[in-house]
Amino acid sequence: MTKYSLDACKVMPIKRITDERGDIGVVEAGRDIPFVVRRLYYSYNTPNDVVRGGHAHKNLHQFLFAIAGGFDLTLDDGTNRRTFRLDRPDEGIYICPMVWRDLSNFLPNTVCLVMASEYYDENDYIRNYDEFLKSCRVKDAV
Ligand code: T46
Repeated sequence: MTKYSLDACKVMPIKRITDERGDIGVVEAGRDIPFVVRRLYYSYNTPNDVVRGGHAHKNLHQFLFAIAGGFDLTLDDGTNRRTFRLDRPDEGIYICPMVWRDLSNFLPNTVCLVMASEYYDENDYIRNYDEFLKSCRVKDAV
């Protein structure tokens, strides 16, 4: 079983092409991020006092960034926890499988864009934190 940890989750710059008309941000799957993209989704109209996420994924790889606005992203691999502020369209974060995530403190008009390695599959979610911790211990024991 692959051991995933917070160390694998990296903040990465997004390529930025600038001229007098403004900026273009470019993310190329398999080149700039370490997986093929099968799905793209985004959250918006998120109230400031809401926490999204509250789960981990068994197999899903994701690259996530604030295309507008900003929010806090807390990642937890069952041993370590770290909070990142994502508030610029030229910087994203790669999240590997088996990492719990919470998204909070959304600025007004935030759009959180996510590039995902798989189609939507509810069976890939671990939505219970105790169950997540148990899965981490099994992973560590292998
Ligand atoms: C993640 C964070 C960052 C779908 O039907 N298809 C989809 O592709 C997605 C993403 C969601 N849904 C349904 C499932 C739920 O009934 O939309 C509803 C809301 O999803 P969820 O509560 O999982 O939303 P978030 O914002 O808590 O989590 C989402 C992603 O699900 C998750 O993979 O890492 O954004």
